[in-house]
Order: sequence, then C-alpha cells, then structure tokens
Amino acid sequence: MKTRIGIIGAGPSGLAQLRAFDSLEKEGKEIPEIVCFEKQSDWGGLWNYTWRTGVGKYGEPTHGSMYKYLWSNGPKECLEFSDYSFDEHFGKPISSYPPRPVLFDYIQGRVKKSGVRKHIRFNTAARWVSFDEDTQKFTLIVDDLVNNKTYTEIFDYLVVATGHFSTPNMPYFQGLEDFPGAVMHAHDFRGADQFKGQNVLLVGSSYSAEDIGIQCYKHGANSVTLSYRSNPIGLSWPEGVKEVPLLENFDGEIAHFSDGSQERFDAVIMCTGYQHKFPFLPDEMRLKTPNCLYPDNLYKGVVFNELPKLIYLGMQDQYYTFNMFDAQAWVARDIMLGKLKVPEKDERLADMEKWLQKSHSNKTHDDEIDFQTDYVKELIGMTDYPEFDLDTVASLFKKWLKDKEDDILRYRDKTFKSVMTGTMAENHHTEWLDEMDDSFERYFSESSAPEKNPEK
Ligand code: FAD
Ligand code: NA7
Repeated sequence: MKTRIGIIGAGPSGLAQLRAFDSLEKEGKEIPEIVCFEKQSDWGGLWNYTWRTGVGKYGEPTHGSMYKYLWSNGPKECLEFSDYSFDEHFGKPISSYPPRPVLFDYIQGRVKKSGVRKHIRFNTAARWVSFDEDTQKFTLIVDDLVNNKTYTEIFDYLVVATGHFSTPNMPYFQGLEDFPGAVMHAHDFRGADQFKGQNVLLVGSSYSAEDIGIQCYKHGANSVTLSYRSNPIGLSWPEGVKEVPLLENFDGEIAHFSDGSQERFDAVIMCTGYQHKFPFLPDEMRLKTPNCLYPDNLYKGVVFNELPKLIYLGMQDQYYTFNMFDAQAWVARDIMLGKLKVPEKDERLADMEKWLQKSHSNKTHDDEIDFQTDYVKELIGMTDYPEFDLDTVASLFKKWLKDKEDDILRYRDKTFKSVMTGTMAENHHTEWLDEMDDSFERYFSESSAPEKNPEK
C-alpha cells in the first residue's frame, strides 16, 4: 500500500507542501498518494479575496481576512520563492510592494506550472480527525459542501495548513452593546471606503491596526485613533492619526481611555489579533499557542511533539512567509518520506527548549528578525530546498522597519534588489498614497500620470 498523506488547507502553506512533493516527482522519484482538502472554492488561502463576511455560501465560517486595497505589508523580496522567482513569473521587474491581486497571481504561477491542482478537493471542509494507535493511521472526516455529503479518508500522515489569522480574538469593553455605530473585527474589514468622513477607533497596536489605520487615513476617514494595550506602535503619524492608551469603556458614542481622555467615535475596529483554532482536531492533537515566533510543542516548528505523524505548517507569527512555508514543507516532506529521522521525544524536547529559550531573549524587532532568519536557515540546511542569502533578506526586513519609522505613508514606494535573481525592483508608476486602484490591470498599466489622492 502506498503511503497516504492528507493535507488540510490549500493556502500558501498547503500549496508549499504540494509543491515540495511535486519537486521530487519532477526528478522522477515516486511520491506518496496525496489528497488536499480546501474548504474554499479556490486555492491561495487568505490571498483568495472574498467580499463575504460571517459565513460563506455553504454556511462555513468565512476564512478571508484580507481587504480591498491591501498591498504587501513587507518587501516582496523577503517572501520570494527560491525555486520560482518574480522574474520567472512576470518576465520583467515589478515594484517591491505589489497589491494583493499581483501577489496572488505570483503564488498561483508556481502551482499552475507544477500541476498540483489535481490533488486538491475544493469546497471540502475537514470536520474531525482521530488517530488509531494500533494501525498508526489517521481517520479524517470531511464534508463535501457542494453535494452536502460527509465521508471518511484514512491517512498515514496528516498536515494541518489551515492558517491562524482567521478566527478573531474579539475583546469586550463595557458599554459596547450601546455603541450606536459599526463595531467590527479586522477579520471582517473589507475596505476603508465605508469609513470616509468618519471618526474611527482602532483597538490594537500591531500589523492590522497599523495598516487598517493608514488605509482609513488614505481613503478619507475624518480621524483615526489607535488604542494600545501594552505599547504604542510609536511611529510619527500624519495629521489626523494618533495613538492613545487602552480603551476602558463606552458611554454611548463616547469612548473613555485609561489616561482619562475621552472622544466621540462613529465606528470601532478591533485589530486585536486572532486565535489558533482547530475545530476539527481533538484536544490531544490540538496545537495550543498564542501568536508567537516559536509555538511550543512543535519540533522544528512543524512536527507535533505528542504525535510526530501530525505536521503543522505556518503556525508561527510571520516575518518570513512564503519561503518559510517552503522551508517547512520541504522538511515535512523528507520526514514523511523517512529521509529525515525524527529523534526520540527527549531529544525533540531539548531541541524545542533551545529555540524557546532563544525566542524568550528576543527584545527588539531586529532580534525577532534574526531569530526567524536562524530558524529558516536551519530548516533550509536540512533539505534540498534551494539555498538563498538569508542574511541579506534579514537586512531587507530591518531596512523595511526603518523605512516604516521614517515615513509610514511612503515606505511602500521603496524598492529592493531580489536576493534570488539580483534584479532591482521597479518604481511603481504611482505613489502608494495616490494609488486608489489595487487591480492587477491598473498595476500593469503604463500610466505614468498619477492622479493625486483626492482625499489627501
Ligand atoms: P491561510 O492563507 O490562512 O490558508 C489556510 C487555508 O486553509 C485556507 O485556504 C482555508 O480556507 C483552509 N482551511 C481552513 N480550515 C479548513 C478546514 N477545516 N477544512 C479545509 N480547509 C480549511 N503575508 C505576507 O507575506 N505579506 C503580506 O502582505 C501579508 N498580509 C496579510 C494581511 C492580512 C490581513 C493577514 C490576515 C495576513 C497577511 N499575511 C501577509 C500573512 C498570511 O498569513 C500569509 O501570507 C499566508 O496567507 C499564510 O498562509 P497559510 O497557508 O498558512 O494560511
Ligand atoms: P497581532 O500581530 O497578533 O497583534 C494583535 C494586537 O492586538 C496586539 O497589538 C495586541 O496587543 C492587541 N490586543 C489583543 N487583545 C487585546 C485586547 N483585549 N485589548 C487591546 N488590545 C489587544 O495581530 P494582527 O491582526 O495585528 O496581525 C496579524 C497578521 O495580520 C499579521 O501577520 C499581518 O500580516 C496581518 P498587545 O501588544 O498584546 O498588548
């Protein structure tokens, strides 16, 4: 019997796993039987934009957290696949911070070329998993959403690649129930247009608060206020955007903050992060972690320590994304093929402890970048995933942080050189602040006569 591998999720992580096996098959090697289950009707995970919020067509919780006008929040040169460059895909240099549809196109290019779509069953949601100690096999129950049918599949290995930026962490503040305006989580934010002319309060001080805040500014909100719990983002914000300490409660439309200040708002967006949520996994197989750079219980960040045949991809907080998922997927592939040996539990624990201790000593964002760089380096050293200059990528990430500090409204106009091909990125024809159209067509149009942002 051929080894059977089940993959849950066809976002960038699940696709990396499919591509990892495909790269071996292209070398003429025999690969296991693979089935990937994806609850959406297409691949790409979060990059597959949906206008829907709440539940989808078949009543499943909507996975998408991305929004209209989302442009890459880091340089594309930091996420480039080392086996499929931007040059190979687009055939010409493009800017360093493309909009979502352009990156979605790039992700799809590699998997279209490799032909892995045949392994994916779309509109199919994982419902429940169990593991039989005697047979050492997983039973996966799935729902075919289109035909409203439930069925079961048996696997030797299971790869969980369901992402962790989809289930909102939604806090409560006293008086919210009587707040007269819109209250939403970043997960349900689909575009800043609706906040034009409004006074918007965002709770949180991380990526979502920062980007949704400047989206609202760009698209004409009257004022944007970011409320932080631990630390402010601390950038020099344009006029009309400010940071205040933590929200305490509402009195009608008036928000009260912990420094005693108060202000009237039209809308509240909770940019308060997400929960790792695996409703299809029993307690003993569930990864339980906050959003951090080294989730406990995952050997090499991928192998579930309590059950090494269970693999998790992409569960870390992310500086690195696509190429880190690749590095993980290649390691997972070689483990599943028996080419890489998973050591005994004690050794695994010692290895995880080493990384956990290291992660606890991170003090600055630069430390975090170095930490994740070392992690990705170690993984890449374990397999035949094409090596690339990770130290240079780390320096690009640090430059990106500095650029944001220098000018949060203009960092996306900067350009970087690819570490894969040496190609220098192009300047986009229009500055980010003036570019109100994030479509693929507009991005690749020749227009060099930008219209000024009418809101700014
Ligand atoms: P996901 O992309 O979340 O994909 C998981 C897949 O699993 C989905 O297709 C989902 O439908 C499927 N799934 C879930 N549950 C089930 C189930 N029960 N059964 C079957 N299928 C299931 N990264 C960057 O590099 N650059 C950016 O600019 C950037 N911007 C971001 C902006 C936002 C708002 C968010 C939330 C994230 C952003 N990210 C960005 C990070 C993002 O996490 C990664 O780029 C990437 O999408 C993670 O891939 P993934 O495959 O691990 O997870
Ligand atoms: P993150 O990066 O996990 O950040 C969550 C933020 O929410 C962080 O600032 C938290 O503050 C804050 N938070 C969480 N709970 C609360 C409560 N109860 N009150 C106030 N503030 C709170 O999530 P993001 O959505 O920003 O980013 C996730 C991904 O989306 C990222 O990869 C991007 O690419 C896009 P803390 O600092 O913990 O006090």
